[in-house]
Amino acid sequence: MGNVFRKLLDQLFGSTEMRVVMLGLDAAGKTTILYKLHIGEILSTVPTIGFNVEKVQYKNVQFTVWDVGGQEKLRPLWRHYFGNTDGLIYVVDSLDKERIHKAAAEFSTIISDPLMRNSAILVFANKQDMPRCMTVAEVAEALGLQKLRSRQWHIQATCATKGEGLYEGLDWLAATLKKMQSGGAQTSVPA
Ligand SMILES: Nc1nc2c(ncn2[C@@H]2O[C@H](COP(=O)(O)OP(=O)(O)OP(=O)(O)O)[C@@H](O)[C@H]2O)c(=O)[nH]1
Ligand SMILES: [Mg+2]
Repeated sequence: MGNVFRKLLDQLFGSTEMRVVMLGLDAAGKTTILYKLHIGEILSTVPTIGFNVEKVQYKNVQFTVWDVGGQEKLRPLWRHYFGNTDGLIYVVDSLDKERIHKAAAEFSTIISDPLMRNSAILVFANKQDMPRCMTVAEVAEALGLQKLRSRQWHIQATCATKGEGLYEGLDWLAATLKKMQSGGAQTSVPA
């Protein structure tokens, strides 16, 4: 009964639930983003062993965000979070030029997984406050975003510690999800 009522409310008021998994190499800034979105203040973070999960309500969309630890030994566990995912947030440390190829390789593995083929892809080019960091265009190039076919993707400059760019990214994710649900956007890679 509760579910039926909930669905009716959703139809009336356009509310949507979205499951998002947030991945990226260790120290990219995922947990900082999650806490900034959730409580709007900055806590000091420690490397995540396992995952954090929070619900973030924004503009009629309830995002359930899974923030999964990015250390090398934890990365094989990422795929356990892929199922039923509407959106991927991939966080890149724009200052970490040494590991950008590693970040790109992991990104490619994630988005090629059959369980992720329908998810919208939001890339956060994070730590844009740092001098001499890679630009958004450089991060996009390294990840090969322009070459992606039949995928919904967007790259957003962010500074997680100041909260800059985060809601712009969620705006895109919310709008894209709504389009995808109403069949207005192509969502899958042709087999
Ligand atoms: N200068 C700067 N530092 C940031 C930014 N975002 C995060 N950091 C710092 O980067 C470090 C790592 O951030 P975390 O949020 O713990 O990184 P993570 O991606 O959750 O790392 P794992 O849990 O190991 O996967 C912390 O010291 C943050 O304060 C940013 O936009 N600018
Ligand atoms: Mg973390």
